[in-house]
Amino acid sequence: MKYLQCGRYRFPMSGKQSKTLVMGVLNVTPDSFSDGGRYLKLESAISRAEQMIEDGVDIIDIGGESSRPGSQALPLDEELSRVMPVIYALRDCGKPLSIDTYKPQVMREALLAGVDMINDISGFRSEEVIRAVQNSDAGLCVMHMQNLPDTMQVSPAYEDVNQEVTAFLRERIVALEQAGIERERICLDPGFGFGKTLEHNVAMFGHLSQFQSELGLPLLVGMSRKSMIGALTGRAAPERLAGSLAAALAARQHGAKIIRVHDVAETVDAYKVWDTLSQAFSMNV
Ligand code: 9MG
Repeated sequence: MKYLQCGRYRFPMSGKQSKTLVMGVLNVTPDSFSDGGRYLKLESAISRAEQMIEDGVDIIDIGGESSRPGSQALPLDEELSRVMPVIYALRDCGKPLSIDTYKPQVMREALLAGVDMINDISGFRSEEVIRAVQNSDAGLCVMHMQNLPDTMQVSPAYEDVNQEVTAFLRERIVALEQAGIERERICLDPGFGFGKTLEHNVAMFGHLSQFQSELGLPLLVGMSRKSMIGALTGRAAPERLAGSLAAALAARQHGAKIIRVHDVAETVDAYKVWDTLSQAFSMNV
């Protein structure tokens, strides 16, 4: 059976014991929580995490820097002061913590504080980043992104998006393995919305099971509330729940092992209903 090693946790990725993991988004950015100062923001982040745990989350992904299209890089000190208190407060919450960062200094601090996974939207591109995670046993999410968030949606272009994403991910796997990092620690993410048009996103979606079979590692997929859902439904971000649930179900059907979502309770419910109904269906055919 294949596993994904994530720090203190080890998730089966195949066989009867495996299930699609729901990764809940815990953004600690100024627009995420009430404007009541640092302490109140910390309290709100902790209650959000507690709610996610009650709702059935499998991994909590903590992020201090927005990666929305057009967003600017955040100074290191500001990112650390946003995420570290949350990591300290949650490290013994009973669920794996992931840190969403591309900065090696944040990775090091977060690993010392006990996070179980590093979610790097820039795909562990530099030697410094690889060194930061090399001697840990944290899970690593390697994501593809064309350019950087501030300009990535200006004019994304590929000759063949699936080929280029596959080549990038393959090259990163080799670099990580050459640094002595076990394959069991790695999962891959084609990066929906990160330097991609709607057509690119749809083409990548159609290729999900090939990404999985060609690269041989578990896939993490994040489409929740993204502009591709908006483009397909004509809805603004707060109204994209139904579209996001459809995307989460479809991604799972096509092999995604981890789904990164904002709406944990709704996604967990959708999976429960789907599982029961599809089991009933298969018993009848
Ligand atoms: C931080 N972040 C925002 N969207 C994401 C996605 O689709 N995948 C991953 N791994 N991280 C994301």
